[in-house]
Amino acid sequence: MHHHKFNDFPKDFLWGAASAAYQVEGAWDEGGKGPSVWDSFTKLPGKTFQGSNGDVAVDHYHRVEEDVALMAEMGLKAYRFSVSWPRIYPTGRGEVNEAGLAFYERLIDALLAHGIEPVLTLYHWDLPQALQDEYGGWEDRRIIDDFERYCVTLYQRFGAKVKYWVSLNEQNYNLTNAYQLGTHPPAVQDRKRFFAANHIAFLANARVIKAFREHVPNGLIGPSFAYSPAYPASCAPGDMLAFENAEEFTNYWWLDAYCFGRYPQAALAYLKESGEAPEILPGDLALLREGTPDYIGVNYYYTLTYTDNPLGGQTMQRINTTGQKGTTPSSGVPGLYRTTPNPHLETSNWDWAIDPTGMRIALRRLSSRYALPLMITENGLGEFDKLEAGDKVQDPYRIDYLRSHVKACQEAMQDGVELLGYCAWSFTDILSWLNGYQKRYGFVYVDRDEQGGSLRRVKKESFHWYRQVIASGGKAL
Ligand code: BGP
Repeated sequence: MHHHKFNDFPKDFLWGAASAAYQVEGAWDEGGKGPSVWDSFTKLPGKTFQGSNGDVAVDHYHRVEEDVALMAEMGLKAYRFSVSWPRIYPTGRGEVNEAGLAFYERLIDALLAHGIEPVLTLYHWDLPQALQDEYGGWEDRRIIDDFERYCVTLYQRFGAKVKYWVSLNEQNYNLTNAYQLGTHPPAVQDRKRFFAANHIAFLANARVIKAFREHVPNGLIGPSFAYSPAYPASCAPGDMLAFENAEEFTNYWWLDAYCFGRYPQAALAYLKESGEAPEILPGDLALLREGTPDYIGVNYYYTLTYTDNPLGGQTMQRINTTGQKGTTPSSGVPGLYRTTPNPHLETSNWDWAIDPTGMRIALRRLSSRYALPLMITENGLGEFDKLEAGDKVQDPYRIDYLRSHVKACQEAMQDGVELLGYCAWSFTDILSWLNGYQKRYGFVYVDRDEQGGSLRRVKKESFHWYRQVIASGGKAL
């Protein structure tokens, strides 16, 4: 299907940009905030690129007004941000910290004053350290009540002002790193514990969606899923089976649990056999079905291509966190699948395949399977950018990336997908969790590196491009 004529974007399409608390705020110990697991983890030697951390990040905490003024200048219709749980409950529960709520209220009010729709993420990985210490965080069902109490606090405070909510951000990516690869806190490598913690996160997700219905009846809520659609390396049946395995184990395992309240059959059968299946207690699946989302948030960066992987073959490998092109190893699960480079696609310096058609495929697969509205909650290109004389940052590669992906959104809508909006990752440059400050995503350059910097904001070429896209309602791509 090649279209020659596109429908216009809907008038109320949410042209947005996104961020996450730990990656932008800084002020890690100010305003009564307690430490999160990332505050501790980044200070252990060798965990992040050159030991970078979010103590200062890009100082958004102290520059909210300046940053929102830049969003307004750009004409942004939506801004997705996350609330830091330990800013609201410094030890995870107990006394609410009013200074934390007041900070987000200032941000939300500033956005609304400029006609920018806030999209509030409840959890973008910064678990209160106290809950990790007390009961092992996501590995204990006690987290379900604590997470619900925190979320209800936000529903009560902001439910009248915020319409769009994201429950968990990239549970799949975060917990895979945390419990399989050992690259996010608590840095465990144990598949049984991984599936167990992941199951508890599903229950927490469902519980807070259920509570949302009571407290914010007119709002919309859903998780943001890191969706890397699977491709088969070839039409060889072994590659096709690897592709089916990958889609089921790395994608539908989450999306079916969120949207259907059950696990996909072949993956569950495999895990029961291997002794790695999560413990499903009476009432668990009923809760999942009571807490299904209103829409699916889609974080799309790349597709992954899969090939057959024999028993004794390739295991899970860590990602490229240096920006040295071509250093990403094949990664997989013996007997099921492993990744292989796609010879038809260019990659970024971090080896992420650039594939706008993959985004159209992603949106169509999810829309057909789950029959829910979708929102692109993240999409963007992390690259080295250079601040040049006269305060210029020329990032035509980013404009190309974003343009082709916005077009893919348009094509997907033509294909029948209901798409609420598109949030580019990210508004300003930010801290990349494992890649430091050198992997930049923003429309706004921030003058800082691993060592520090002035934190001055400079509009990139892509800033002006996106401003025009928004002003033209998507016509001036
Ligand atoms: C997603 C996260 C974001 C962001 C983005 C880019 O997984 O939700 O927080 O970091 O990916 O990833 P990276 O910073 O590793 O390039």
